Amino acid sequence: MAKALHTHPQAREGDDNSIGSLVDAHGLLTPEAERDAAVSDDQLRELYRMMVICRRLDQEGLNLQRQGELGLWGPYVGHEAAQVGAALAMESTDWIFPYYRDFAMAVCRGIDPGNILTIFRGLTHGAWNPYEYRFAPFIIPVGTQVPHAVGFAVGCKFDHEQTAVLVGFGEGATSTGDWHEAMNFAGVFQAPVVFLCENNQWAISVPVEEQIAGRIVDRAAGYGFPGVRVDGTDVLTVYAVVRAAAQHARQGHGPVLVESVAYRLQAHTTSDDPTRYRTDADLDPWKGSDKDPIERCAERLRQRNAYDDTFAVAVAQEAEERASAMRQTLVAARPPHPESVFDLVFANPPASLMRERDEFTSSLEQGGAE
Ligand SMILES: Cc1ncc(C[n+]2csc(CCOP(=O)(O)OP(=O)(O)O)c2C)c(N)n1
Ligand SMILES: [Mg+2]
Repeated sequence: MAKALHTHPQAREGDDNSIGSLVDAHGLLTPEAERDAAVSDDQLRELYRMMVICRRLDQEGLNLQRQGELGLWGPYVGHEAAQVGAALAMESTDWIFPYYRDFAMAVCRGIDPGNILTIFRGLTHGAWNPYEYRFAPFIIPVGTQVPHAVGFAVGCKFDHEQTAVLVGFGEGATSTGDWHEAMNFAGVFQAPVVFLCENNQWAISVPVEEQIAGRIVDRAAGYGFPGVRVDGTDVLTVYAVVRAAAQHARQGHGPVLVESVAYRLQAHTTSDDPTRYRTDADLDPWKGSDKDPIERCAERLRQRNAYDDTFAVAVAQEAEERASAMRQTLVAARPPHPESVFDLVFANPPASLMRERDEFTSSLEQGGAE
């Protein structure tokens, strides 16, 4: 016997537009939404501060790679508003599942940037304890972190935790099966997830129009939950929308897709030469101060009379100090002990693994490796 289609007690029609109505046709916070969000001058200054610091760290990451200190660097210049706005919008009890470019999110979570860089030096696969920071490992295979985040969020829901999960990914990831399966699962199980698509319009050399027919944001409706497309160069908008989406998720109303539109201003990574597939003319519209997340935030602060030279100079000075500290931590980092390969896999390692570990240890003692 066929059962009624909508037996799920929380099944929704996908027409909840309360989050979508926070922004106008340009993806910017409406004046009413801005008033309701009540972001204080101090909060906006904090968003500015973290964006300036993170941009300086990005530049230092590039410098370090060029100087042979890192194997690879994936610049995130242009993503500052998306990453800082979204990360700071989450409560400290929430979780974040990042993708490889989400360095600024990690910094916002308080992870030491010099330690994070040890990944890009090839010293470790995971430079922090995810439970300590509620920040999952960087994920290199495109899209695989999305089902991880959804599964984790469903677990939080089963445990009756008031936790939201933010997952970051590029627009290229929305072509993967993992992404669609995760979106579907999240919709069906009303997982408390905020999907943050950092649409920088390029998946290495593939432009977004060759990747996706239609709009990413519209895909949310097909999975039965709201989607909102925001101007990813305006940190206040990203912050307010992600904060509202996380609250929506925490309150049991299910997932939200936030598509943050900006531009990848640099190469995909230091192994990429973008001049092979895009021109200066492609880049030009995204280079002005009206598209620069930091300049735009400074302008918003000026309009509130909350920005002056003393503040700007102090932030720039702090960014220099943080970049220098990051470099020092990185170059002082040593490879982990080889035995650490046996750690962090099992809470209670099986006897067979312990035997392997002992064999390995004695092989080291016999001079197998340093
Ligand atoms: C499963 C998988 N396929 C291919 C790759 C190679 N690859 C690395 S990044 C990337 C493009 C991803 O683009 P997007 O999702 O838009 O993120 P962006 O790098 O632009 O931030 C590809 C194809 C990979 N890492 N994993
Ligand atoms: Mg991309």
